[in-house]
Amino acid sequence: FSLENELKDAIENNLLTLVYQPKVNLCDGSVSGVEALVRWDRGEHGAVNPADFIPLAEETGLILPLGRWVLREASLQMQAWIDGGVSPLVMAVNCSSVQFTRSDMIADINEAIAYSGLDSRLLEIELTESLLLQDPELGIRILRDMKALGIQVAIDDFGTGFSSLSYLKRLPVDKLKIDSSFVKDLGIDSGDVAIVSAIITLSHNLNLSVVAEGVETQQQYDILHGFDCNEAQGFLIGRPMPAEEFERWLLDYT
Ligand code: G
Ligand code: G
Ligand code: MN
Ligand code: NA
Repeated sequence: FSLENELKDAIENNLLTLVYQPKVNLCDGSVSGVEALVRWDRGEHGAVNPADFIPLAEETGLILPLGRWVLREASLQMQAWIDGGVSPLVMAVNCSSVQFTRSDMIADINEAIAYSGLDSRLLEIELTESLLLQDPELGIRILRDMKALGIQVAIDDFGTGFSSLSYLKRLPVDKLKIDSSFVKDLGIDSGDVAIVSAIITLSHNLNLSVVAEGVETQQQYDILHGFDCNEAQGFLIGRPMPAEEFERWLLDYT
C-alpha cells in the first residue's frame, strides 16, 4: 500500500482536514481574512507535512481531486461561519500550478461557489509565480477568467520566483504576498528591509494590496505598519488552527 494510494484513499474518504490562519488589516488591527491550509493526519503514523504530500499530489495528479476538495471545503466553511453570525471574511485557498494546467480551474471554482453559496468576492485564490513563469499567456488568460467570476487573486511567496516587473504590470491580480523569507530578518538585515519596502512601494504604485507572511515578532509588525503594508499574517497574530479553535480565536480577538 503505497503513500500515493493512501493519499488517494484519504482524499476520497474525507480524511484530510483544513486549518485556518488569520490575516489582519495593519491600518486598524481588524481581522481581514483567513487562509485555508490542508492537513493530513495518518493516524498512528502521525501527521504528514504538506510540504511533503503536496509535491506527491502534484506528481501523481492527485492534486486535482485534492484541490477540488480544498476549494469546496473552504468555501463551505466560510459560508457556515457567515450563516452562524460571523462577519464575512475573505477565504484564501492555495492552488498549485498543476491545477491550472491540468484541470478546468474555472469550472472547479464555479462549482465550489455554487455548491457553498459563498459570495464569490469572499473567495481568494493564492497562486505562485511558477504558473505565470511557465506559461505567461495561459496564466494571464486564466487570471482574466478568474477576475470575471468576481473572486480575488493573490500571488503567493512573492519575490522568490523572479517575475519580471513588466509582466507583473500586465497581470490582473489584486494582491501580492511577500514571502516570509524576506520578513524573517526585518529589523536585523538591512537588505531585507530594502526588499520589503521596495515590494510594498511597487505594490501600491501598481494599485495592488500587499500582505506580509510569516510575521512572528512585534518588531516585524511595527516595521511593516510603518511601511504602510496592508495586511499581516503569521504566528504573532495566529497560527493555522482547526475550525473550532479559529472560532474561539475570533471571539477572543474581536
Ligand atoms: O501549512 P504549511 O505551512 O505547512 O504549508 C506548507 C506548504 O503547503 C505551503 O507552501 C502551502 O502553500 C502549501 N499548501 C498548504 N495547503 C495547501 C493546499 O490546500 N493546496 C496547495 N496547492 N498547497 C497547499
Ligand atoms: O506557501 P504558503 O505561504 O501558502 O505557506 C504557508 C505556510 O507558512 C504554512 O505552512 C504555515 O503553517 C506557515 N506559516 C504561517 N505563519 C508562519 C510564521 O509566522 N512563521 C513560520 N515559520 N511559518 C509560518
Ligand atoms: Mn499561501
Ligand atoms: Na508563502
